[in-house]
Amino acid sequence: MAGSEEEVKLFGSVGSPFVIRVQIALKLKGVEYNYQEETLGSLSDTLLKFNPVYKMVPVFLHKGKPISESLVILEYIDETWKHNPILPSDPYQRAMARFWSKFIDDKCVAPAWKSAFMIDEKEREKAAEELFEALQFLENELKDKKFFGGEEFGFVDIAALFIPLFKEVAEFKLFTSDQFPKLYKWSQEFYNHPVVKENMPSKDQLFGYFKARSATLAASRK
Ligand SMILES: N[C@@H](CCC(=O)N[C@@H](CS)C(=O)NCC(=O)O)C(=O)O
Repeated sequence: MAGSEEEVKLFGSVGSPFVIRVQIALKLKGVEYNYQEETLGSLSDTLLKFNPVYKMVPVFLHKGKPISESLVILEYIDETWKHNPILPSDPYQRAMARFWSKFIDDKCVAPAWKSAFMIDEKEREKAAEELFEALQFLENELKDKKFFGGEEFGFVDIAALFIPLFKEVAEFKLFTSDQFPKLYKWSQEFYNHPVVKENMPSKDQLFGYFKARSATLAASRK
């Protein structure tokens, strides 16, 4: 209900991994929300009003107040709807979950995009090398755990959804079960999680998103 005190609304774009993060968190919590589709490259005035700083989706609106940045939104959701926690309760473990999620955004996301979509082969190889180095840290961090936090699916798993998504959609050859056996197994656990299954866009939608993004990236480099 527009304008309602309790209104929960998500501005997103189908296929965006950052938006899927928020959708998975909302599903885990069982929070109903309105969804507003945005067109990348031509965002609505409302979206720009809510996120004038970054001008990006996702934007999450709760009780009329906008929040942007997917990891910030995840924390807000976890603090607002406390059941089915996404972050661990122990302060040290919480700090570690934030650390690895930030690491994923800082060290994995850009090299993953570049190694999948850069046209220049040298640049692509350099990005792949950077990504390889970063994935090795995540491989080590997984140890023999089912999910990053242990038995329960949580914050870092949601943040790390780029990995299985790229592996699947961008036919990310770099990432084989031989190179990263733990991440490979984790990717399967990730996809098998019922909430993930329910919230993943179709392959066609994902391909559409990646195609549009790679065109935008290519145009921005001209
Ligand atoms: N750091 C942001 C990244 C969000 C982001 O990169 N969003 C892209 C789509 S995936 C976007 O909205 N781009 C604006 C546009 O293409 O018009 C987050 O975690 O939410």
